[in-house]
Amino acid sequence: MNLDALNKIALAMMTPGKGILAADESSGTIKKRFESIGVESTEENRRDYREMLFRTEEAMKEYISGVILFDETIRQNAKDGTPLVRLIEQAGAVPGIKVDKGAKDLPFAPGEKITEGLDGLRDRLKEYYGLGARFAKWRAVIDIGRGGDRAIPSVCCIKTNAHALARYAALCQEADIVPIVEPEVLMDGDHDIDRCYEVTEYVLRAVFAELYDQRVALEGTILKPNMVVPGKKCPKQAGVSEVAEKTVKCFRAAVPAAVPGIVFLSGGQSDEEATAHLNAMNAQYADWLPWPLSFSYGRALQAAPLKAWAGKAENVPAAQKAFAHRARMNGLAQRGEWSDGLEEAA
Ligand code: 5MM
Repeated sequence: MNLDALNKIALAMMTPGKGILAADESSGTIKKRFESIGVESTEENRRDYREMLFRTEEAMKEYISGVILFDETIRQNAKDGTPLVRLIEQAGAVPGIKVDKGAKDLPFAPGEKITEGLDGLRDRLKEYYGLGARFAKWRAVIDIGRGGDRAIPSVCCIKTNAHALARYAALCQEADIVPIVEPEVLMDGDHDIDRCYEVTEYVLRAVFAELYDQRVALEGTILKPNMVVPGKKCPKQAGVSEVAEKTVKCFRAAVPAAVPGIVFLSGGQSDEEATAHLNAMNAQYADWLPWPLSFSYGRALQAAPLKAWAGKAENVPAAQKAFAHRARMNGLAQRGEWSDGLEEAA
């Protein structure tokens, strides 16, 4: 492991004013996304859609520091034969790869999941490095019980997922690939923001304990967590300032300062909510943060361009404009310089 090289990549991923495009939808997820716009999920359509994103010059050069790819995409060529990975590199962004094999039912824990994909990972990482990946991603999913059910998440679910995340992270570092460690506490359900805080803090502490036990060097990692927000069905929703305050407080308590950066997932927040929350944290707490905060959004960056594209070549310019806009808004939020007036003006 070359820790200096890993740290350099992690710092490049945390370039001020930039963040990460999560374009690593698995076959099932991209099919659902395409269904929402009435487009068939063929290999060619998936290639065209992602090529369109990676060729959005303004977004990619100014506001995107890295792109998370799915196995199919890292092997694909653009229409003119250029590997998609090259397009990302040419824009100055770092190519990355999702290496988990999805969340499966956790035995003896009804309703809970464990992320699989460790078998054969050492060899897959070697191959991905050869294909150009310099970081990887593994997502663990933690649900919160409905109707005040405190049995979910169980300690079993949190510990097994934290252990798997650390095993993945150690294998990545051995292969000179920066692991993005993604423990996602879901915002489905009716829990309030304080329950999300409690679960998120517990999960983060469990993850960092495992990373330490398995000798993962934090300087060569990136954390990709949820923000502290109430469940979508909670009758008491939270304002932007409350989300920013509770998220920053929770992470300060549980995330070591050695971590080079935190990139949030959007998790089902609307585009503008995800931007507003990130902006508030950076605008109001800049002096209080030991690490830079940025974005690694999937839906919150892609919902608008996907809709504008609708699978038609003639819509590419409009879709690229929509993507560039969201990327710029989030780039500004990374600097704490976004305002909702900018959305209205656009
Ligand atoms: C892009 O979505 C990713 C892949 O999900 P599946 O494995 O379920 O297809 C997902 O891991 C994503 O990278 C993060 O959750 C962030 O995406 P959002 O949409 O939450 O910002």
